[in-house]
Amino acid sequence: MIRSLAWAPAIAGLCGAGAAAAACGDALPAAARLQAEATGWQLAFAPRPAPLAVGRPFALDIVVCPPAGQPLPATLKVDAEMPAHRHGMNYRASVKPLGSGRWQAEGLMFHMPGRWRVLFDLDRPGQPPLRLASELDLP
Ligand SMILES: [Cu+2]
Repeated sequence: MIRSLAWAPAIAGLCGAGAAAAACGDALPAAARLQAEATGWQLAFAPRPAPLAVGRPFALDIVVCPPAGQPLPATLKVDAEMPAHRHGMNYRASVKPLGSGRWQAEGLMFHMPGRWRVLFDLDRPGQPPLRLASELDLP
């Protein structure tokens, strides 16, 4: 009885996180999927090919999930930087909308191992622009 009580909060926490992750971008491959979130906006993305490798060009499959009742962004821009080194990528990604909140970014490449921050700039009709960011470690 004591053991089941002690485990209950941890299990509840895991279930909550799992439900939130599945809500946005659950069509993307789970093993490669990453998330970004700000002020109720959620974004899921997955690199292709995965996993990422230093010096190998890649694309990102992206799903944008606005808060309830808010329209999808008019445009989405994708960039990346290494915060510790204060530099960005050597290439500019091109992004095309696929409809229904799905986007595809192509032409990305991480030229160094280390921590990269992927930046998503959402241009929203009638609202200020919104930046979502997600960091990942490239071995
Ligand atoms: Cu660097």
